[in-house]
Amino acid sequence: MEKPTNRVFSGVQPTGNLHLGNYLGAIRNFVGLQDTHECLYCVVDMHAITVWQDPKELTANTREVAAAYIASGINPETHIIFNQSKVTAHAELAWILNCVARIGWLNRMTQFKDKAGKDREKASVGLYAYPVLMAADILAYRATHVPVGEDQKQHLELARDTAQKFNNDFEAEDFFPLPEPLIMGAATRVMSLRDGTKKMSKSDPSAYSRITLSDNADEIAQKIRKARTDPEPLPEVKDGLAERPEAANLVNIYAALSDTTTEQVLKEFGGKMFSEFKPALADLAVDKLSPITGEMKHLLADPAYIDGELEKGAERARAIADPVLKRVKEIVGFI
Ligand code: AQP
Repeated sequence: MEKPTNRVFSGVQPTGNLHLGNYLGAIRNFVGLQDTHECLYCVVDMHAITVWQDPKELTANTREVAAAYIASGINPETHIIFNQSKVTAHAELAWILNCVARIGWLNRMTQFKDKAGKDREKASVGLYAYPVLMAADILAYRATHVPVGEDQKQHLELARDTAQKFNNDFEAEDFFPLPEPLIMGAATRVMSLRDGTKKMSKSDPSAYSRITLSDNADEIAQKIRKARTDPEPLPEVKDGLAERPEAANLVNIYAALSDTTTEQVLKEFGGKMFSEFKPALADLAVDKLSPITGEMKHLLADPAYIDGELEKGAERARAIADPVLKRVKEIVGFI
């Protein structure tokens, strides 16, 4: 069986409010990998339903993520874009891997603790088992590299442990490659605009905490204007950002959007007040995001086109995942 050496898999959940963190921490990096890797980018709708999703909104949000992929520059002809629920290998492999991964491993997952909150007994079983489904997503394609934001690093380690334990338990040598995380760029962890110690997230109740890919130019500028900061001017060097999470976040966003470094941004803006820095950041954000949000709107006006691309992508994804699953079943002893 063919053994890929440069296959990328990653995904984004269609849970609405797609934001700048998802773009800078994930989608933008997906685009860059197309030149050097064989890429599969998934809209992970099965992950989304681990917390309640209104069915109509789930459909709309699935199209929104697919539109964001295409509008950002992922080519659905040369690479694969699809939604997870269309490829049954993910669910089937996840069950087998549920029997390989250990409860102790899942108990250590910090994202479950954060998302389940105090009332853990009422969280869905799916939310708890989510990292195993994520392992199946990656391993069904024997993917070698996984571009993610920093928050997903722990889940990826679990995927590696699960692959290793499968290979050992079934004496399958290196059947599953151990997938490498690719954590790239100046904004691997974009923080909330309201609280620089919390990550920017889709589920934050405050719309002012995030810039979304459906915000227009005025909304982007207004959110940056209202972003929480401190009264000090920007420092000249990076160390000066250490105790200033909100300032550090805005500088990192500027660096990521302008493809430069934090040091470079501080060279330009060190000593300047936020009253000068924020308008520059707003202009940059509008400049970089408008072409994408405009193209997303255009694509979303034609849902049949998006659905067609997802279906074609799913067919190509199945052609890779089904033989892997068949081999896994043989290895396990299913007849
Ligand atoms: N704030 C962030 N900074 C950098 N990268 C981020 N990612 C998410 N938030 C940030 C990266 O985006 C990819 C897709 O994420 P996801 O939608 O699958 O799940 P998530 O990490 O749970 O996203 P959210 O937005 O934070 O949603 P909620 O509010 O539901 O928890 C991943 O690669 C992720 O690292």
